[in-house]
Amino acid sequence: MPEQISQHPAVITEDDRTGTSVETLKRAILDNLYYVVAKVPPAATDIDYFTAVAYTVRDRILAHWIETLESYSRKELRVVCYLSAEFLMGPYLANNILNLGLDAPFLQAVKELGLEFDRIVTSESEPGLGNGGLGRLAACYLDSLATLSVPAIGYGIRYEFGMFHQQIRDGWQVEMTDYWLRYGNPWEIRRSQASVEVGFGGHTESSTDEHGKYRVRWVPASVVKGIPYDTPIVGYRSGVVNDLRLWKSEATESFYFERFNSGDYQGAVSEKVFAENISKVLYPNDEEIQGKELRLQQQYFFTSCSLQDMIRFQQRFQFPLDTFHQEWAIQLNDTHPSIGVAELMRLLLDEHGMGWDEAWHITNNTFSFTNHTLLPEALERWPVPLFGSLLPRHLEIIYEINARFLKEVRERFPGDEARAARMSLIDEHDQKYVRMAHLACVGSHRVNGVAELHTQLLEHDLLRDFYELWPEKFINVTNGVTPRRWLAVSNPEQSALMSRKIGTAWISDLDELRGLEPLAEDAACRAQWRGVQRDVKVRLSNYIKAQLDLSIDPDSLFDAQVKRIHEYKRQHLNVLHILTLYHRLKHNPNLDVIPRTFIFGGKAAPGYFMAKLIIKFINAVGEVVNKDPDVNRRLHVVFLPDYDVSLGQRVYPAADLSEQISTAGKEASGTGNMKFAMNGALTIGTLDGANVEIRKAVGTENFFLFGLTADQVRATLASGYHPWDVYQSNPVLHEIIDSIASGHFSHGDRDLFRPLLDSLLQHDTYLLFADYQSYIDCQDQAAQAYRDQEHWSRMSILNAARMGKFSSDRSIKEYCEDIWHIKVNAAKK
Ligand code: F58
Repeated sequence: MPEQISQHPAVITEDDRTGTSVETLKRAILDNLYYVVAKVPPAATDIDYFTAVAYTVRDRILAHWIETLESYSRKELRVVCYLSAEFLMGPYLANNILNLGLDAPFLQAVKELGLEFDRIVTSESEPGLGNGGLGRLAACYLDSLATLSVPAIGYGIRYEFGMFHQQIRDGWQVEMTDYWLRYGNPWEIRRSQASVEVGFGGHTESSTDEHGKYRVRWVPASVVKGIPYDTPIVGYRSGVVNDLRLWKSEATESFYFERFNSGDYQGAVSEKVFAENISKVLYPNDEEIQGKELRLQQQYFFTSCSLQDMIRFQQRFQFPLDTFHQEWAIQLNDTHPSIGVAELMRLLLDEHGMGWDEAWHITNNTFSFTNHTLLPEALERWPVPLFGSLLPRHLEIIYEINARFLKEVRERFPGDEARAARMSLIDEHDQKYVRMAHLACVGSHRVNGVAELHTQLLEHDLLRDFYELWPEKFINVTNGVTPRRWLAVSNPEQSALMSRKIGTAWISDLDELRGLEPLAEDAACRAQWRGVQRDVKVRLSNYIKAQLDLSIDPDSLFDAQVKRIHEYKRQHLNVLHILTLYHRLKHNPNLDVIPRTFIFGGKAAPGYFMAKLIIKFINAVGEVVNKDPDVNRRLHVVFLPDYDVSLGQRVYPAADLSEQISTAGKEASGTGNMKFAMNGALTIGTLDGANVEIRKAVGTENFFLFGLTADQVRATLASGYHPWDVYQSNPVLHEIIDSIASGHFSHGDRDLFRPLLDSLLQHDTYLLFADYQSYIDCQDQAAQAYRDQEHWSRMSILNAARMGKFSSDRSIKEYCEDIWHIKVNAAKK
C-alpha cells in the first residue's frame, strides 16, 4: 500500500456515504449540512444538525435496506405484513444509530464537531402516529422483526397530523394540532411511482362471463390515489432493514381533471378535498369507537393499498396468485384493518377471476387477528347503510361470507338460533351493524389475545361462541417491548452498569438479564445500582425543573403513572391515595411519612369529559398539596404535559414504583408495566392484563399486589354493588370525598368535581371504592419497604433480572412459530 494512503486511510479508502470512521462521519455530517440542508455551521440550528446527522445515518442504512427489499422476492421466505392503523414509532435517530452499531463513532464525531449529541437527539420531533399501547406495540414488533431477520413490512397510514399535543392550562387539557412534518422528515422516501388506486361508493353490476360464471363489477363513484412513503426499520445488528410503508391519500389526476375540464370546478375541488382528507388526521380516541365515516374510509384506504401492493409484488416476482398465502402472512392489529378480509376476497374474485372456495382458502390462511380490548365500547361495528354506501361490493361479499359461515354454525349447533344471531357478522338487534371483530375471527386462521388472562377472558367471555366453534384458532401471545429502545436507548446509565456486569448479550437476548440475580445479594452491587438509579432520578428532576419550574427531591420515592387517561385505568384511585396521605399529614403534621413524588402523564380523548376532569383533578390536588406548609414538601404531585414516547423514555427509567392499578379484567395487557419493571421499578398493581405474568416472573414477594380479581369484580358487580355503603363505612374515604365535595381543591367551587364524585358514589363502575382500602394498605407496605433501601434495591435488581420474558423478541418468536409458520433462524442468510 502506498505510504500516503496508509497515513490517511479514512480520507482515501472510505466512501462519504457509507464510511463509519469518526473522520468520515464528521465529513459526511458537514457535507449533508451543506448539500442537503443548505446551511453552513455558523448558521445551523439544532434542527439543521439533526437533519444532517439523520441523513448521514440514512446513507448508512440504504445498502442493507435495498438488500432486504430484494430478499422479499425469495420464494422460500414468507413475508410478514403487519397491518395497523397506528404506528407509534417515537424518535428514530438514537435507535437507528444503536441498532446499526455506530453509537460510538457517531457520538465521537458529533463531539469533535463541537456539538452535543443529546441536543441533536432531542431536536427530532417524533411521529405520533398512534394513540397509545396498540400503536406502540406495533413499533416494538417492527423492531423485533428486523432484529430477528424476519422479512416484514409494516403497513399503515401516513397521517399528516398525528396525536394532538397536550397543553395544560389552569389544570385543564388543551389540545393543539400536531404538524409533525413541519421541518420535513429525513427518514422517509416518497415512492410516487408505486401509487395505487382505491375506489369508494358507487354501485355494483353483475353479469355472466363467457364461461357461464357469475361475475361482479364494482363501479366506484370516486377513486383516490395512495402514495407509499417508506421508512427503514433497522434491526439490532442483524444487517436486516425492513420497511414501514405508510400511505398518503391524494386525488387522482384523471378524476380531478375530468371534472375540471367539464367545467365542474366545485366538483373537482371537492374531489380533491375528499381524497386528501383521508390521511389527514389520526383519530385521537382510545378505547371508544364512534362510527365515523372518515374512519371507515381510512381503514379501507390503507388496507386496500396494502393488499394491492402485495399482489403487485406477487406478480412482479412471478409467483402464481394461488400461492399468495404461502408468500404472505398478514397480521390484523385489532379490527381496524379487518375490512381486508372482504377486500382480499374482492381482489381475488372480481379482479383476478378466482372462484369463491379457492379465494376463501387463500384469504383464511393469509390473515390472523390480534384482539387488544375487552371493553364493549371499543368493539368496532359499522351501520349497514353507511357501510353499503361506501363499500357496496364489500357488503355483498360480507353477506356471502356470513351466509356460508352461519350454515356451518347451524350444522354444528342445530336449532340454536340464539347462537347464530349472536355470532352473525351482522348485528340485527335494532339498527343493523357489520361486526368487524366477527369478520376478523371468521376470516382468520388464528385469533390471539395479548396476555394470558386476556386470552382466557376472550375465550370464555367476549368471543366465547367462536372459541366453542373453533377452539384451535385461539392462542395467547403475551405482549413484549423492545429492550433496545426501552433500556439501551432510554436508560444508558443502567444499561452500562448491566453490561459491565454481564456483558451486552442481553440487548438481543433479554433472558441474559438473569445473570444479574446474584448482584441482588451483593451489597456493593446494590449500592452501585442505587447510585445509577439516583443519577437517573436527578436527570428527570432537572427536566421537571426546566419544564415546569418545579423543584422535586430526587431522594423521594418516585411513584409514576403514565398512560392514557381513562376511568378503567383509575388514575383517580391514585389521587385518592395521595389525598389519604394528605389527610394523615393534616391530622398529624409530624407524622413520619416517606417523601414521595407522584408523577402523572397521559392524554385524554378530546371528547371524553370524565378523563379530562380527572386531569383537572390531579392538577387541582397538586396545586394544594405542593404548596401546603403542613405537607412541608414531603409530597409532590407532578403532571407532565404532552406525554409521548420521548417523555416515556425519560420517565420509565426514573421510577421507583410503577402504578398498574386498572380494574381487574379491563386492561388487555399493558406494556408500560413491562417498561417500568425492566428498568428496575417495583410494581403496585392488580391482577390484570400482563401484571399477572410479571408478578409470577419477578416473584410474588417482589410485587405489591392489591385489589379484587377479575372474577371477584364480576361477582361484585353482579351481586348489586353499592359504593355509597363503602363511603359510609370507611371514615377516611368519607372525609376525603367530603373535602373534595366541599371545594377544598377547587377554590371553593363545589360543583367542579361533582360529576366525578357522583359517578363514584352512585355507580363506581370501575370499583375504586371496593379496592380503596386494599390499595391504601398495599401502598403503606410499599412505603415501609422503601424505608429499607437495601431490601428495595434487592427487589429492584430482581425485577430487572427476571423480565426477560417481556422482550418483544420473545413475542415475535411466538407469532412466527404459532401463527405465521416461519422458522426464525432460517428466515435469512
Ligand atoms: C391497548 N389498546 C390495550 N387501543 O388497552 C393495552 O392493554 C394493550 O397492552 C395494548 O393495546 C397493546 O396490546 C389500545 O392501545 C387503542 O389505542 C385503540 C386505538 C384506536 C381506537 C380504539 C383503541
